Amino acid sequence: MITTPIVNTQIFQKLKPVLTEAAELLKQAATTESPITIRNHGDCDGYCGGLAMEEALIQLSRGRSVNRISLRAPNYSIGEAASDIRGQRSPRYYGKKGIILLIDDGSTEGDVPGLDLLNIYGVPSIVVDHHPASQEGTRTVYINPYLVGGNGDFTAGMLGVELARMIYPILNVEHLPALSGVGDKVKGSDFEAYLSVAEKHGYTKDTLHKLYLSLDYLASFRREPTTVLRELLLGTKDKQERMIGLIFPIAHRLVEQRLAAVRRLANITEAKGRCVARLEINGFMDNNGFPAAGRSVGLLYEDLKDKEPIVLGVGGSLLIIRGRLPLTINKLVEELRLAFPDSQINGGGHEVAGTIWFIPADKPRIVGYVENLLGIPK
Ligand SMILES: [Mn+2]
Repeated sequence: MITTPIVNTQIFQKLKPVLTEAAELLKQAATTESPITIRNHGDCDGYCGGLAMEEALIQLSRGRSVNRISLRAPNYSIGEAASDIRGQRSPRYYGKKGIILLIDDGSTEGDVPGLDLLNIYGVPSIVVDHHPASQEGTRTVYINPYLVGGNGDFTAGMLGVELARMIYPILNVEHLPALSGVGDKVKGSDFEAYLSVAEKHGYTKDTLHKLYLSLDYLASFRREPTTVLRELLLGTKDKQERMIGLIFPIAHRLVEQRLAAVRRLANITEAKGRCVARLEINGFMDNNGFPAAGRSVGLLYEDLKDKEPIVLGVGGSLLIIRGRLPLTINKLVEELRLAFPDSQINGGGHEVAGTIWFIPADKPRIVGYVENLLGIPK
């Protein structure tokens, strides 16, 4: 059994009691072949934590316990919870009590109903997340750096990989915490420490970036590419290099093309002394495709970054925001709900990135409200 973490951070030390509690619950479930459902956010960070946990639990249960599904949107709704409860009630697990493990999700307002439904069914939930911690909702074990004075720079991938190693001595995962950090674009000394471990194992920042973009591309397909993704993250170096050689150039070209397109299509103005860019996202993509809408808006934001811009990606029923608003996105959601109580306003985010959903018919007034707030001329 591995007893020392990959990097012995303060966050790890402070979270050790809850990590240990989670490890014990999961070990118990895996060794008794009880159902364990892993739900990871379907992005790079979520997959790093989710695949490491899946690997450890597969090893421990000899493949008999684990079912992993990614979440497209980081939102554990009643629908997901109901589906997981049904999955765990299959005859194969007759009479056995299951566990749900959420990775890179489980802290938002949208997760509360799903978590509460699990509670009604007596299904324990373990939440491994690094989004601002929530006081609402029922979680059996809650692992979140915000609860011990940390923040989102300590990723779900870092937490998930360390937890996985407490469950089973899985190999070749030392680069995954750094990869998750590259994916989530985090900063800080913990990330730097994980980066140097990755480097020691032969993964430069450039390789990690190529892995990230390749993973991102694979994850953009509707059918979950589990087998190939596992190989990309956990496989031999030779296989990893060959896959990067195939996938990275394709993904990279699409990103370059998208960047050129958003530069051309964006409407860039100045409002209240700030650079504001507006991009109609329905115009250049459908529901699927690569890069995804949020990332496309992010590309434009990165491109204009020196100007400290606000970038708005306007879709049929959503508004993607990048950049520092005069108020937090969560506050903006509150304001919009007051102003338009029946428009089904949802969403949120962190300091410089967020998404707001609404009913399509109300797009003009919601977008108008936000533009007015920012002082964008009509
Ligand atoms: Mn994350």
